[in-house]
Amino acid sequence: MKSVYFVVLFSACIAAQAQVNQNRCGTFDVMKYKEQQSPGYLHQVRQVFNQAQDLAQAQAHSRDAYDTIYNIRCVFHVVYQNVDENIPDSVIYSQIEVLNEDYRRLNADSFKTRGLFLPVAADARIQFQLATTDPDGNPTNGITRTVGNPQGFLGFSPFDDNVKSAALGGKDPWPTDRYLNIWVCSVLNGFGVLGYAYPPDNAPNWPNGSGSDSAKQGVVLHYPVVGRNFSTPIDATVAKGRSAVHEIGHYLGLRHIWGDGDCTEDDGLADTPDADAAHQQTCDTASNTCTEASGPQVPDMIENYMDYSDDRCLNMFTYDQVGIMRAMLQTSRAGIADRIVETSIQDKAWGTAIYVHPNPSNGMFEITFPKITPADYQVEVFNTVGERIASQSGITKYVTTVDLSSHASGIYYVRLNSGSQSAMKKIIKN
Ligand SMILES: [Ca+2]
Ligand SMILES: [Ca+2]
Ligand SMILES: [Zn+2]
Repeated sequence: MKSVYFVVLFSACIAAQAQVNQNRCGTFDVMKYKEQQSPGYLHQVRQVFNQAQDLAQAQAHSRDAYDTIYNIRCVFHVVYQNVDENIPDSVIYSQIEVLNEDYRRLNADSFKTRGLFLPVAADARIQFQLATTDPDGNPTNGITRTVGNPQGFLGFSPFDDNVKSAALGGKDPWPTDRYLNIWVCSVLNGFGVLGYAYPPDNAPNWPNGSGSDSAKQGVVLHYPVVGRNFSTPIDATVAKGRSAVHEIGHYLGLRHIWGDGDCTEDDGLADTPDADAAHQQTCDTASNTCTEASGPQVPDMIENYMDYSDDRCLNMFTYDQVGIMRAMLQTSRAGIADRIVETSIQDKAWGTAIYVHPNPSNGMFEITFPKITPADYQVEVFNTVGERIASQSGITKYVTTVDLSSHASGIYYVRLNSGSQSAMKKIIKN
C-alpha cells in the first residue's frame, strides 16, 4: 500500500478548495482540515483501515463471516431553513431503497457493469433501515426535523460541523455508536460539496487518540441529492441517490477509488484499478488514466461508487471494498447494525449450500460456494436437455459469476464440482 495518501501537505487554504466546484464529496477536504486541527488524525485513520484490511483478509474465505447480513439502523436528521430543505419522508424512503439496492447489488443497472469487472463486483450484504426505536426507547420513524440556524451563513459548512450540534444551530446526533446518523441540510453554497463523512478513526478498546470525536461520526448530505424522487434535484447527474451510497462508503472506511492522488497513489485495495484523478460526472468507459506496468491494460473503474462519476454510471462495489466495510462493521462500527444470518445460505450440507444471486436474472448469475478451501472448484451450466452450455474451472475464490446473457430465456441448471462432491441448483434466465 502506498502511504503517500496520508502524507499530505496542508498549504492549500480552505478558501482555495472552495473554488473547486467539481468536488461532489467533501470527505477528503474535511479529513485534511481535521489533520490540521489534530495532527496524527490521518495516521490514526490509516491504522484503523489497515486493521480492517487484515481482518478482511483473514476472513476472505470464511463463509461464517460472509453469511452474516448487517442491518444498519439509520436516523435522518432534516435540518432546514425553508420548505424546500424540509424534504418529505417519501424522499428519505427512496434513499433507503437506493441504499438497499446498491449495497445488495440489486440495483437495476447492475447489468451495466463491464464484463471485465464482473468477477470483482460484489454484493456487500449490508442493508439499511430507518430506526424504529429512539435513544430513549420510544417508537420513532427514524426521521427528526429541526429548524436550523447556520449562524450567519447561507448554509452549513463542512468544516465547522455546526449541523451536528443543537447549540450551534443544528441537531445533536443520536448515539453514534448505535445509529448511523445522516444529517440533511443545505451545505454551504460555494463549496460545491454535496456530502461528506468521516471514516472510522478509532477501533474499539483503543485509547481515545487525537482527532477522534464520536459526536461527529456520521454522514452529511446536501438536501437536493437525497433519494431519487426529489422534485427538484440539483442536477440530473446526481439525482439517483448515490451521493449517500458514496458517503456511507467513506463512513464504513472506503477511500476514493483514485486514492486522492495521481497514479502513484491508490486506495489500498488490489481489485480497484489505479486512476489518475476523479472522473467528473462522466461515463467515459474508454478512460484509462494509469498505464499498467505489465500484463493487459485495465481501464478505470468509472462505475465504482467511490468515484465521482455521474450517478447514472455508478453501479458497483468490489470484493475488497466490501471486505473493508464488513470488517468495520465488526470493529469500529460494530454497534450500529443488527446481524442476521441468512438461513438459506447457512453452512448446511454441501449439496444445498450453493447460493445464486440474483435468481431469476437477466443473464448474470453470482454463484457463492460452500465453506471448503476454494482451490479446485468447477462450475458447469446445463440446459434442460442436459447439454453443457458453459463451464469454468480452477476457481480460487468462494464466488464466481456465470454469464448466460447470450443464451435464451428459460431454465438452466448450475452444477458445482469439487473433488468427488457435486451439487446442483436450478436457475432461471428472464
Ligand atoms: Ca486500488
Ligand atoms: Ca489502467
Ligand atoms: Zn468521497
